[in-house]
Amino acid sequence: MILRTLVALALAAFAAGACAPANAALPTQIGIRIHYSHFDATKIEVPMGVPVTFTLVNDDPIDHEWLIGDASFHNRHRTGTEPVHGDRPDEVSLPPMSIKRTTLTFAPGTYTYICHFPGHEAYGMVGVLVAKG
Ligand SMILES: [Cu+2]
Repeated sequence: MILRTLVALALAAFAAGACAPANAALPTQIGIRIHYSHFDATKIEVPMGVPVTFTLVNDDPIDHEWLIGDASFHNRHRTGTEPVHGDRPDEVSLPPMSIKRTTLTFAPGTYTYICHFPGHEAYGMVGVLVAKG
């Protein structure tokens, strides 16, 4: 009886695997380290439609932020006046020497993540994320 249950479970697992989406190989845990005002990962591919958790590590002795979105999102933040973010998963403030985690689920497309502190984007605090199906 136990053996039969195990066989049934194994078959069910096999069937689930066979139906796995094509993007299953892409990571859902991403680490990004900030050092000397640069992101150590500037090109990331993640699966669309599933939660992706980012661990953001600010190794610098100054504040940074990690804001991810499309062009209009960034245009808004470039001219924005919000000094601190924190209650939205796509807007993360990173005090000096801090670690924060955030989880987002993406529609297919290309997004950029940028630190919008004055001068930081121009200095190179920009990365690109592609969510693929
Ligand atoms: Cu910055």
